[in-house]
Amino acid sequence: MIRTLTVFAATSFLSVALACGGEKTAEGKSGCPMAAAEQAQASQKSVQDADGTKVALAVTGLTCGGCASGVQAALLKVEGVKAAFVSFESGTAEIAFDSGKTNPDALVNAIAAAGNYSAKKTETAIN
Ligand SMILES: [Cu+2]
Repeated sequence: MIRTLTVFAATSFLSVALACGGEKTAEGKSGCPMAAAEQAQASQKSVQDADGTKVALAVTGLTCGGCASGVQAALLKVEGVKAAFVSFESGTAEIAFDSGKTNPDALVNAIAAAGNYSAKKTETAIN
């Protein structure tokens, strides 16, 4: 039983990883675990509630919730980022940041560096 589950899990992981935009530069890492929806919603609220400058970016190359989680984690590592939320469903990243420490161009670059993704700034307001 356990063995069957392990094989199933490995097969599922492989099929997801093959389609994952983060796979190219995330070799050897955990790949694309699906993000928990509740966790994602908490992050979106954290951006809305955060102080600082806010920007919405359109992100291309996200192929699953794991991509969104990976991009979100990469954004949170950028110095000056206070909160970040990346949605696979809408292909967007919402970020609250300290404008004295970083800027939208640096955030776009951080997304591109996280894998096979690209991003551009949008005029969407975040409240
Ligand atoms: Cu993915």
